[in-house]
Amino acid sequence: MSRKAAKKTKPSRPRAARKPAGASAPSGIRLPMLGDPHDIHIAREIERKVLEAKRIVVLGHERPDGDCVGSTVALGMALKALGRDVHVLLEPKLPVRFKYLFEPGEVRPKQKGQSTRRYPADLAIVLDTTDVDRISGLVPAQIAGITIVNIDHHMSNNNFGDLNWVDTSAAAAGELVYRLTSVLGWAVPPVALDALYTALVTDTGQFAYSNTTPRVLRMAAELLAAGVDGEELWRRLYLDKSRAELDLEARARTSLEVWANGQISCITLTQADFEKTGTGPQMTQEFPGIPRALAGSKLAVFFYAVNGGKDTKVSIRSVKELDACALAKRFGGGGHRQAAGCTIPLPMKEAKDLFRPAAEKMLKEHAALSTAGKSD
Ligand SMILES: [Mn+2]
Repeated sequence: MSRKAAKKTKPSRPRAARKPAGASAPSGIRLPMLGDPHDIHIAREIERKVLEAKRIVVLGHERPDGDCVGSTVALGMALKALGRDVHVLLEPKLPVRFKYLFEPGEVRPKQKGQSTRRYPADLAIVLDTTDVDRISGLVPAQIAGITIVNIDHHMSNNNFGDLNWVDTSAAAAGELVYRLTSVLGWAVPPVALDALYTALVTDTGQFAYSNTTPRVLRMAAELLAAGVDGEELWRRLYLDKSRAELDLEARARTSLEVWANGQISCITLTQADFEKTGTGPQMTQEFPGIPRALAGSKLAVFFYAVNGGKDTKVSIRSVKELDACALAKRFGGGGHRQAAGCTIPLPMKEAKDLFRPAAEKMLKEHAALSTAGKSD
């Protein structure tokens, strides 16, 4: 019996049954192909590396989000179902709301290694991560000499792998895992289906952002048809908040300030805000949406203290016409055109003083360009 079938669900909403055991491996289902016809070429190269490897480690980025956790867990479980020796390593400070993706005895997050000894694996598959320095779970020295497969959808990815599959048209790294497993006919275990849905729903802003393509919605539909409980996952991801989280959210909303005649909206959470509410930066995944909601805002910025207040993390969201990634890159960050981020190695006030002129300059340049365009 599948996990979902064993659980009590509303009888009024019968769910499509998973495929019978004869139609797929008992450890999971084979998802219908929804990718690009050319996916098969890179997928076969990845499969060859997977089959050659004795031990595989799957890695994601620091401060893991829903796509990072979802895509690494889904791939880890698919590889396990293939009979491969595989470990998923993520940093220990995982947001608690992703814990439902980990089942006892399945792949789990592991502590970031302090040693610089090479990790005992011969293949590292890195998902959703732009650069080797941003990998969490292991430090670069621990993967030196290990064959790296880099699977990502960020435009700022620097192709750090021995084999690279960087497709910026993909909404999420989870989309690429869906395409990889489906084109190769790999079985995807039930929790991995939840993980893929989590990746899609979080990186598309609950199927709202411009990366919500027809393909993403078809994939989500297939995952629902395969038994994923969309409402249950939504509740786990976006409700079920602690009082402390709501207190933190209240502080974030109160901190709203606007620059450049309201075209830039920003919120700030200091180290004191985290300490007074007993929370941490890992509880702020959805906060960039707060300044973004202000009418007239073209650039929404969320500043928050990390590393005990020594550094400042900046999350940037922009309207289509502005390139958030380019702005983040000026401070050593990266991401997507409309959603990017960087870490400024300065405390809050200094970091904001440094960032503000750069943001205002970008808006001015854009305004000048659009005026020039109109006069043509
Ligand atoms: Mn992603």
